[in-house]
Amino acid sequence: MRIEEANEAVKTILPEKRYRHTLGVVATAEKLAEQYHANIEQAKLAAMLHDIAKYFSKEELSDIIKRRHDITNDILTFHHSLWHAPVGAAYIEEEYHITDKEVLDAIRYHTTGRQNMTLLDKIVFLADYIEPGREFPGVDEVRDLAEKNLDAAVGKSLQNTVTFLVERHQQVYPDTIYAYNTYIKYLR
Ligand code: DGI
Ligand code: FE
Ligand code: FE
Ligand code: FE
Repeated sequence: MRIEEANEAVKTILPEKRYRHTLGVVATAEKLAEQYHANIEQAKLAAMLHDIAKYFSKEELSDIIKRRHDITNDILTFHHSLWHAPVGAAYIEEEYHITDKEVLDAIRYHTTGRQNMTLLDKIVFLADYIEPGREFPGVDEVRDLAEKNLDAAVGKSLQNTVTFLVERHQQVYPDTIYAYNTYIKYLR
């Protein structure tokens, strides 16, 4: 699938505000891909499609999780805001026949991160966190770090997310803990 087709698809599927967020993620992912010598086409395509399943109903999301053998059912015992990431990867594989495993994985792990993220994983994960439309405490620090050290920026965003979840008595998904343990090292 070409980026123009992906753009048309998400423009149709996503509400206006989420579509604007998506375009921010695409622009940020393109910049990061240039800076860190990743494949720009892969970065833009993964960014464009990363939230495609964000507004699927809980029923639709859980149905897809249950019938896909490549998505662990244990995610259903965690907050439903995590579900759109692996479902988005499954959806674009089924509907658009996207087979690029690196693109699929970058979407699959864009919310939680994982241990030993690929360069593309990190770019989509960070672009989602720091795109220009994001405004929350700590985002500017991660924006600055992203210009100097990609791993440190990933580590800081994970530290912020884990802290945020713990303070609110929320569960932390295991992949998020694995990612935190891998990337927090780069902050020293
Ligand atoms: O889809 P976006 O809003 O653009 O961003 P996202 O895919 O990073 O989703 C962010 C949401 O996911 C936010 O509400 C925090 C939540 N989240 C991220 N990691 C975890 C998590 N929630 C739980 N319960 N556990 C996690 O490990
Ligand atoms: Fe998302
Ligand atoms: Fe995110
Ligand atoms: Fe997003």
